[in-house]
Amino acid sequence: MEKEIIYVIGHKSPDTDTVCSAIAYSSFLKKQKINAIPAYYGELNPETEYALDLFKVKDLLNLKSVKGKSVVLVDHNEAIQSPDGIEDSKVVEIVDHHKIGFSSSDPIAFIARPYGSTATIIAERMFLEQFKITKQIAGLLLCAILSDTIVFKSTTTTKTDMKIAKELAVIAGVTNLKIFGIELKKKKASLSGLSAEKILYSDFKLFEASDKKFGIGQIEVVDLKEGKERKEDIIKKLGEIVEKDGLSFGVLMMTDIIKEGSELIIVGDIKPIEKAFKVKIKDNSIYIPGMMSRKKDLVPKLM
Ligand SMILES: [Mn+2]
Repeated sequence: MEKEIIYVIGHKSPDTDTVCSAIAYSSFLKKQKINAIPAYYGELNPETEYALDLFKVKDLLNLKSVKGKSVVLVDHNEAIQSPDGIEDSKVVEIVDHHKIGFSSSDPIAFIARPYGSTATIIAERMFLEQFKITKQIAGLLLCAILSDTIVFKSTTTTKTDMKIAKELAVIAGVTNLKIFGIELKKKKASLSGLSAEKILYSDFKLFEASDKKFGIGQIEVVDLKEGKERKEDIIKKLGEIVEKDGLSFGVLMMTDIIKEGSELIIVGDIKPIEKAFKVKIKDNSIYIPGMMSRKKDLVPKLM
């Protein structure tokens, strides 16, 4: 009998953690004689492409739907963030570092840790089980950690992330984590040449709270000035998304990785954000110092 294929896949609008975690976890599962294939859904961002090039990943599978497939979900667990076809797939395992919003009628393996990246969970397990981590896998996992933790500046960063990253850096042959990390982050931290649509969808997630749906996109910049110049454009496009998806509001979080804070551009019902941060929003936007993480500094306050 042919062995069943298990697709290892992350969330929509894939980021470096989602893609690299899928690749690394597949290699880990393969060692356990599981026929695992890494895949991604949607379009790769320039930062992820840079990481894949650097560590020589070729021909990664781009799935259009997971309908009828058995899947391991990495880096997310809420169906609303999953690739299309998730309702008609069989989820066999989840590895994630986000809030839990998953329900299943079957027992499944669910590995959740409150770390700064999914890659940290996977690497920790590999070290624990003395799995031989190749230079390629170490490099990918390292990129994922540095990306998700914004080179350890994000409020989501834990001691484990830093410890694991240092161990991976040795295997990957990376000598200066900070320089390497900033170089990686810079690949995505520019709005120039990106349409408003690309800016919004480069990392857009949907959430649901008390029957209300809302969407939050996040993009990192090294200078917020760039974002201010594009504000009109972004508001218009975000308005279209809010309308199309029936959202109560939409947010673009522009995170300045140097200044360490985020400018929020909001379209739709602004009250939840005004209430959560005790602020008055003027002309659809507000700057919040220290806000680096969507899942830690923004989403919980809106739930
Ligand atoms: Mn992640």
